[in-house]
Amino acid sequence: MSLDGQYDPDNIFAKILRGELPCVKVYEDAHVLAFMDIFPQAPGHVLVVPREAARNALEMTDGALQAAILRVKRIANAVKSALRPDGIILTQFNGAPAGQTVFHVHFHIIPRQDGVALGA
Ligand code: DGP
Repeated sequence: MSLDGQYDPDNIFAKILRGELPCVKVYEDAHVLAFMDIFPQAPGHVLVVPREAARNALEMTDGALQAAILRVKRIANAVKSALRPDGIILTQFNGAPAGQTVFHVHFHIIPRQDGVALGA
């Protein structure tokens, strides 16, 4: 899926946002829903999913993107407090060639521990 194309309202994260599929919720408000990644790269891997219907960050309105990234920071700080990781990856993929597999914009919060490989 390239960067150009149509938003599919039946993508998995849209269904989770609508409550049609379950998730392990960690935070929600008017702007985002955050839940545990089903295929975590590390323990505590959280996804922050903006409620705006956009395939990727480039398509988001400035206001929704600003609201989302502030919540990513807040939730990452909560992850830091809860898990005391040595580092935290904040990342986000746009388009299949960049590694995106679910085409509703989302941000990854991945706690990292010294000496532990990703996916271990
Ligand atoms: P990305 O490559 O950035 O599109 O990553 C999508 C992430 O979403 C990937 O880490 C796995 C996760 N994921 C896929 N399907 C589901 C699901 O149904 N529930 C949850 N919680 N996570 C999912």
